[in-house]
Amino acid sequence: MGLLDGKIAVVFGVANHRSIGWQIALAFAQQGATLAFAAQERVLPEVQKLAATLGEPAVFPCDVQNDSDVPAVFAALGERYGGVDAVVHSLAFANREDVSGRRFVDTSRAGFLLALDVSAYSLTLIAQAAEPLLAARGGGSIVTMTYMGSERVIPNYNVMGVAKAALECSVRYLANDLGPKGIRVNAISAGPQRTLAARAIAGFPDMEKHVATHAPLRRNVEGQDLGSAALYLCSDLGRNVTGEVLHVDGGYNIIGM
Ligand code: 0WE
Repeated sequence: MGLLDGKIAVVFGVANHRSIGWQIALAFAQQGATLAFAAQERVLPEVQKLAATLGEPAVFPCDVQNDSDVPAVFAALGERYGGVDAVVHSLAFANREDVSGRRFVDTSRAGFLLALDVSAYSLTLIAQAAEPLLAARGGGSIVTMTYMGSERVIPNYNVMGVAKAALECSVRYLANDLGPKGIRVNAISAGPQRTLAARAIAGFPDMEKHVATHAPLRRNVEGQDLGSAALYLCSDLGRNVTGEVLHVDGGYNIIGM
């Protein structure tokens, strides 16, 4: 008896085994979900290799900056399963120079638009295409990943903080639009994770150390913590929760000093 027995879940944004999307996929699979993945062309071989360890999940190429890729993923899922129950959005991108050692004030228009397009607009694009498939199953759940840099200034997070603020606000508007169809939309605000994106950040180990010594729970966040939170939001346990930003960060966000 799993919490997601008979459910179809699609995960956007796995790059490798450290990816938050992958940690969530593992938790979902353990609870009986059938998984599918949508990933960037350049990481398809890696994602296919990982997916193969969960049986035979469908893996689709998907560039969220391409208008036809996301609808194509859901069209294929519709043909294969007739509907979808859970959608995980776990992707973001900003130019390296816009999240490292420069001031936010120096962000270019192109860098700003790129970060917001990939990291925030993609959720709305995915929700648009997912709506009929989720509705076909009588409702469902969409979950995205965010970070406290949307609420407070984190050194170097810069334009990503603005993108995450837009993403969190999108969660509320999408939740309001899709609620009448039984579709819930929520975000998980995760403490720092050692993912591919995070490894590119100078000073990341210091951030981890800081959280481990200052968060109320005195520990960092693990993949399984995020898997459990996503499981809650995508299963019947979270049935009356929507438009929410759930902090899974050891309580770090409540600290003033
Ligand atoms: O949202 C994120 C990752 C965002 C991200 C990171 C990079 C680094 C490499 C988006 N795009 C890029 N592009 C690159 O070229 N996090 C919450 C992890 C993260 O990223 C940071 C952090 C933390 C934490 C960036 C600066 C400061 C802290």
